[in-house]
Amino acid sequence: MAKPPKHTAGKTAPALDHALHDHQPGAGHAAYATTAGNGGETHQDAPTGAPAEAYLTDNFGHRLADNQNSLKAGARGPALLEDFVLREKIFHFDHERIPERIVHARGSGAHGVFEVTKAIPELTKAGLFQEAGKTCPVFARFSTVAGGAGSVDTPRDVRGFAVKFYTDEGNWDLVGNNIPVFFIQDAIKFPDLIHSVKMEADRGYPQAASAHDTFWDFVGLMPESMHMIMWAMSDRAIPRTLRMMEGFGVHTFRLVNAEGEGRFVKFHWKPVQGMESLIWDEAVKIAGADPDFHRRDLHESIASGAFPAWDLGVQVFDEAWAAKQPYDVLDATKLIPEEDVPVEIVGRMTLNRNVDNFFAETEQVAFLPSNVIPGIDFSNDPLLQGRLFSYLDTQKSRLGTTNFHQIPINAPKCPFHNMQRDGLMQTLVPKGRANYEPNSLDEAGEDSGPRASQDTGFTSFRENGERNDPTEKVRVRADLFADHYSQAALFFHSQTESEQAHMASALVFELSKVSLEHVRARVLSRLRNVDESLAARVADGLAMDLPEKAPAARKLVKMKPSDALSIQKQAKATFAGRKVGILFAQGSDKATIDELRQGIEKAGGTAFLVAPKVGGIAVKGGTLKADGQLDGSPSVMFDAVASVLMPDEAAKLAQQGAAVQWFMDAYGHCKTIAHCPGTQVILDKAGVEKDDGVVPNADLLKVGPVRHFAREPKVRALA
Ligand code: HDE
Repeated sequence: MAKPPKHTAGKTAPALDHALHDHQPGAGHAAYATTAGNGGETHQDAPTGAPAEAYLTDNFGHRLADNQNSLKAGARGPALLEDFVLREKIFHFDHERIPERIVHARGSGAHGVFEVTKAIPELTKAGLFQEAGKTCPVFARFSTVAGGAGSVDTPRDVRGFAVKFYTDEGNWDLVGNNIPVFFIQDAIKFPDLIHSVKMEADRGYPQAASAHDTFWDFVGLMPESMHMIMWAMSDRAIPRTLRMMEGFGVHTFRLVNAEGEGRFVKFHWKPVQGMESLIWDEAVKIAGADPDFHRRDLHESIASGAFPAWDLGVQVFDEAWAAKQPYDVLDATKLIPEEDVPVEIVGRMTLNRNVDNFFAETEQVAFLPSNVIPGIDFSNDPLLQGRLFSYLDTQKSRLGTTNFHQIPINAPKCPFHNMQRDGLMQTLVPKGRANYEPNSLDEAGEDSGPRASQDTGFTSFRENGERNDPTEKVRVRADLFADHYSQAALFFHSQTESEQAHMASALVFELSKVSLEHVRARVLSRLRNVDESLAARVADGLAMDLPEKAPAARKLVKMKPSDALSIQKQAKATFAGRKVGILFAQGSDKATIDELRQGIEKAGGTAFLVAPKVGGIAVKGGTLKADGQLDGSPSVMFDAVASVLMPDEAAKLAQQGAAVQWFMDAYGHCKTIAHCPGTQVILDKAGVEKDDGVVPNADLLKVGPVRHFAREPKVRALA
């Protein structure tokens, strides 16, 4: 037997080096007591009375007594399935990895602050830029593009330069690179570009390198990449440190001011540290000497208080200026020379805090170019437009859930409320039932949830006049869409009388289940636009007064009723695909049953024999087995019914609820009932009256398995 662990009673609690700093309100506090074990011989225990976080627990809060040994059947026996401690630990470990980013997998991040140094309210209504001195927290991640998460820091490659601004108006993600242009002009080429530069598909190398066949093959065939190639072959692609490189938003974006005026903008990050690059030979040697050279440098600079900083600059220009240039400002393979449009510095980002946990923050951070705030908008750059879709999409496969926005590093620091609900890994617990909009739950004193605001909400810049794009981006519906009633009326008026009665009754039933009276009244007020008589019938069925008619947004158009819209008018008297239940019992006439069955089958239908007992029953002319027992084969299962019974058996069945119900339901459901004279005793008991659908067995084929709705008023009160 292994010795029990030594207790170090009286010792202070183990150092909590790894205790997570809890930045998440309400998050579980995971703390790890340090242990030094050697096969269970010696290790530190949390002493009784130590603070709660000194105790090692499993994920459900159970304190653990031993973190060195699994539970075994004897010291030399096999591990036991019962060992939840072992199972949880290994299970969690097995699932620790998530898919790495398809591009920019290798990255390093840090927290910081952005401070506006020059207010630009004339350019943008973004709250952030209204006042010099305004600050907001940021998270920046720098990355290489081609290599995997564990690749080296200094290959020749573009560097990602992504910044998440946690503003009062929501997150703004400026997801750029350290090079102001890009390889391709249209997002549709991105998968090809990336396939070509990543390790070659058949051999799995080279890793984190563009010096290979497929990349240069693609480049040679894509002349639009030539500008970017100049940059990629320059010293820009081997920065000395992440702190010493510029950043660019690359695309042309748009700034929109409070007056609704839009101007184009290019974003620039200028390193306060200045720019510096490696010599290629250095880059190669560093890759061997310290593969983490850039990550280490960033971490150590911040840890030592030498906080790296970048100035944010904007190049602002308008449509008229853009139209005069010999290049298209929507083309991401083009830059705008600073000599033509100077870069105006508007703020400074300082990175001043290393991450507490690489995975939780740097790995899980999800940048979305679609994250913009009022006052900052997109342009029609076809590369940007593709990115607006791609990033949201990729986070789902990378982080596994549409709720990735709830991960602390991704959550906005301003409140967010909407009616998105549920999904994998939901951690919010919304209250109430207002998970849809519009709703009028507030009229009943309930919380009705948040609402859109035309004044303060994000509105897309209306692009009228933008070059090559005469259409406007609008969130409106065309005028004719505003007629909501003409076709509702068409449908109602196309129905038969009984179908209309069904609709009125259905509305009464549904609305009788509605406990909110104002909701019932509102629906009635709308029904008046469809048909006054319908509204009146429903109101009567609910014992309610007819409310005022709801105003219609457009005048109704009278449309000619259409028979194609009515089921009853289209009904076919066919046996094809229909099932007829034939009830029989002891002594029934087999020849009649066979005749019925053959007739039904010949007409394409199915005959289903029902009897009080399923085993062989002695009938006139032999023995018959039923397909189903009476109690388990109610007439609702059939499209029509027939019965072949001797009077004495029928008299017995008339005493049985199931038999009486069989006919009562068939009658109530307006089905054809074919029967022999002997059955009459049950029909009488079931209240079945003679009509076009209650016929002798011989007429079954003639009448067919249709519904006899003329009967309906006799069997139920409809609205
Ligand atoms: Fe990205 N890019 N990209 N990209 N990109 C991703 O998103 C994509 C492009 C950039 O540190 C992915 O979250 C498409 C240009 C950075 O987490 C993915 C296109 C620029 C980062 C994606 C581009 C970038 C990414 C992979 C062509 C500079 C790392 C993981 C239209 C302006 C962000 C992820 C971080 C990451 C798609 C082109 C910058 C797959 C489709 C141009 C800095 O969504």
